[in-house]
Amino acid sequence: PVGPTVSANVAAHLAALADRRGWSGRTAFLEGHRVWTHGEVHDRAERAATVLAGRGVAAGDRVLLTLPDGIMWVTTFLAAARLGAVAVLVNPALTADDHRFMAEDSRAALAVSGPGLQDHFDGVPWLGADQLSALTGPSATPGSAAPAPAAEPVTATTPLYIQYTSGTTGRPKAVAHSHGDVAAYHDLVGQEVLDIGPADVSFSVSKLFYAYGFGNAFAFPLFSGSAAVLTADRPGPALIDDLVARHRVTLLYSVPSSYAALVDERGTGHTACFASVRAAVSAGEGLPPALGERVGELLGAPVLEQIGSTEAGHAFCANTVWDNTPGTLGRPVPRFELELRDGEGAVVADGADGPAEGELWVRGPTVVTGRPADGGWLATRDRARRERDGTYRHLGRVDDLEMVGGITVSPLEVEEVLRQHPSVREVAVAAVPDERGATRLRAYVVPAADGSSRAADGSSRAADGGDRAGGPAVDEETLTADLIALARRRLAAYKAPRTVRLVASLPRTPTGKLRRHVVRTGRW
Ligand code: 3SK
Repeated sequence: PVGPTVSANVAAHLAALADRRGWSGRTAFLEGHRVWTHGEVHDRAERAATVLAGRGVAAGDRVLLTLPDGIMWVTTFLAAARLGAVAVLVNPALTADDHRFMAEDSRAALAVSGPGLQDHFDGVPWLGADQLSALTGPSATPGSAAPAPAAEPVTATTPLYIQYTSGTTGRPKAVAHSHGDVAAYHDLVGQEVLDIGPADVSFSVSKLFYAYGFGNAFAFPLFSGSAAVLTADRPGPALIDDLVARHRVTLLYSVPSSYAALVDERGTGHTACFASVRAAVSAGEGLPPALGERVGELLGAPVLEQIGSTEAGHAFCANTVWDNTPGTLGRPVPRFELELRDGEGAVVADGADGPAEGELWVRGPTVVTGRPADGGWLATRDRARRERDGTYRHLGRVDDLEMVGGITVSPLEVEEVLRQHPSVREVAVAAVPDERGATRLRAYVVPAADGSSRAADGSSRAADGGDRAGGPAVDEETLTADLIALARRRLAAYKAPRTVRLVASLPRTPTGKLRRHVVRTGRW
């Protein structure tokens, strides 16, 4: 076994790599009108390390980082890494209560945030983003112009950062990844899936504090000498096509609900904005095949669906730029193994009656299980089918199934049919009790921009399921009748929804995953 070395420290490694490969003058990040080169990023990260060390941060300490996407995020992360500290990556939009929980749970030695969040971290040493920025800018001479602290020797398995995953109940759970994992995201996904190289410009709708965004917009550009666009804003369709066109983005990473809004609002009239895109990646939840097709047409590029998780660090099953089977999750990412298991944890094999289906379990170099007894295998809570050609098809989450009249129904199957109606932008189906207490399927529908709907009485009142969407084109009664008829034509009668509600939005996690347990309550 190799002992700790400076070169295993990801911050030191990336600075040396940029130097060795001659990337110092190349663009690393595009933020508003500011361009940051790889050289500037690593210089600024060294100055930030001096500031953090001056605040007493040392190897093994937890530094809670809750900043918007931008150069400060990247350089503060690298600074903590250089010192051997562990960055705790936290969504700035969370509540004070969530922030306090994460600071306490992670035993944060320092919290770094914008000024508006200072009171979320009472009792925790705090450093404001403005102050850190002033101390790390190019003309700053922190303290007595102290030399940058030497990078801490680490091993590939030394903890580097923590992210929190939230289940449907209980408090979020901390997942720690190590210095060696970040290179693996680049080597196994950036390279093997996307063939990323110095000429690429990435733009990730998913933010840096999420697993998906961290790989896309931090690991990939810094390890490949390429660039990434960073924005503190939440990118809606107009911002996405502006940033893609302005920075000539080549790799776009997003989630199905964001792609649905993009094709709905930006239609084919905006195809020219996307001329630079060579591939679009979709993750976060299943991409309906019809939506994938429309996205591909709008972008004029392949849409590569993949699946990953916070515990896996990044994607573990993916379509690649060389091998894309739309409608599937592709094949296991190199060095990851997948198994399909039944409810008792037994491996399901292909049968004479069809390919194997079951819960997806994953094992691989960056997978964190927290349960040594599982031998490195992680239960993903996703259901999948392994097709005869070795690709995997997503069948929804393990907890997605609904019971209607004692029969199990996959809401995904019903949603896929309803989504084919031109007035439907997004749809979620859940079983709700009717007036007699029997469970019936209800479809919650976000109407499409050009087919937007109005409640049957013409109002736009709030109702269960959130605010109603307004708009003149289709009324709720007509759309309800249409959707029920469509479902009856395409599905067994018991799978057709009994009721339809129009809503302005569906309840989603910030990464775009549908919160089915909230849909079931009918209130958001
Ligand atoms: O949510 C996902 O499916 C995902 C995909 C790639 C990387 C990370 C994540 C969480």
